[in-house]
Amino acid sequence: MPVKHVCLIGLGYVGLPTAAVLASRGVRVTGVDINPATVESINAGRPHIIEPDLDMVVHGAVSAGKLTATTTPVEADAFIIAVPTPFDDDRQPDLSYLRAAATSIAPVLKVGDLVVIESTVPVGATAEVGRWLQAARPDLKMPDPEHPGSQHDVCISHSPERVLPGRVLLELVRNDRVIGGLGDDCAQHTASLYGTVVEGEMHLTTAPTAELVKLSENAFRDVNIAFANELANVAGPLNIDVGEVVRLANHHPRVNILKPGPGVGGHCIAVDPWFIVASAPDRTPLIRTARNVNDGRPTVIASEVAALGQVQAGATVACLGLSYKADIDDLRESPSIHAVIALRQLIDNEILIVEPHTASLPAALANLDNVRLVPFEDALSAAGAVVLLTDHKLFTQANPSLFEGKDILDSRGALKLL
Ligand code: SAJ
Repeated sequence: MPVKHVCLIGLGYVGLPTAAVLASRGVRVTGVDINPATVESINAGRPHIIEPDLDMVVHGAVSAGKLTATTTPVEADAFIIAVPTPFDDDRQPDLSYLRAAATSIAPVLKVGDLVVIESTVPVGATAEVGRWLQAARPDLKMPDPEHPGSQHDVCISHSPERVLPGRVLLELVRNDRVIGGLGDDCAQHTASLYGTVVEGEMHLTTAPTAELVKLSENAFRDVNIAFANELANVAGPLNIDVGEVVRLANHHPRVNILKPGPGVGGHCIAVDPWFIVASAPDRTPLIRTARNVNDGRPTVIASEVAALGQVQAGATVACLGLSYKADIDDLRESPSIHAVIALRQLIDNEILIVEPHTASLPAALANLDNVRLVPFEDALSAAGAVVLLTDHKLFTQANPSLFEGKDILDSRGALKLL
């Protein structure tokens, strides 16, 4: 049966674009979020997050009456869960939001419904959702992962998102999808729902395989970035430009080193590899080490800034960029923030921060002594030393003469200098 009405839980960076694109293809979508301000803003046709073209698609879907938002789940044909899955203090997956989302849809589930988990989850979590739903609704038969062909009233699957922040709307449609069902029929049911929006190929498999595929993609990228960052750690003390090393090495036909930087941020690549480590702690030294190399970069950057001549002479330091990557407003797990904190621990100089996507400093920096958020031009005219942390266009396309006479640490190799 074609899905006519989707109830989507979690209207964040993945959930809202997914809801809006489904709605723009004619599917009725009820978006659910626990935050009333988010719900109100979406119902007014205004997305609460910055993503290219999202405002236009949300506005169109809301005006057409295809997308509405609310704080509690409603009856629907399919439920998509796109809530955060962070890790706890011991780097173990925290499934509390996933559990709360699953529990919230249990009362409105009925025979024939589909439940899809888009959130990135540790291996086994899709089956766990099935057990939670079974406990909440003993009157409905959930799929039994131990007996994949057995009869069930509700389908459950994992269809992990793979979209890149900054290109979400494009990638949502164009990227291939890996869909893992708790049973083949669950995967097929899910593929027919996503077929309304996805132009890429859909690869059907089991839920645990899809779970590990998604985690592997982000761990792969993390390990590769860690390699580049380790080279930067080596090149720094040798006074070798790591950017040139990477560029020249990449002329080899089978070498493709990624870009070194101040570390790895965001809610995905900095988190997901730990889910693999948590499921096999004794068998994952490479993935664990890569995480530690990337997590160590902000401290390395801070020590290199502290060693600059003008910094040692007491000059003001301008720190350019706080978000975890260029031209987005997302500050989550940002290594740029960690670099500023590490720098504050090493020096007493005035630190001026420039971040065009925020009006105030994040909590982690707001109470630090002598650290202020200022406009780009003000920071550059006051600073004797400049550190590029996030390669926003505002900085990388700036007139090179602005940086003249200053000590520069370009952690991303992205500035145009004279
Ligand atoms: N970074 C580097 N050097 C590089 C590439 C990235 O230092 O050469 C840094 C970035 O500055 C940033 C971090 O790594 O701090 C991650 O950025 P990213 O652009 O690599 O990825 P995310 O976290 O924005 O999105 C990733 C994507 N995963 C992969 O590319 C394998 C995306 O497709 C996923 O959907 C997303 O994670 C997710 O939600 O899981």
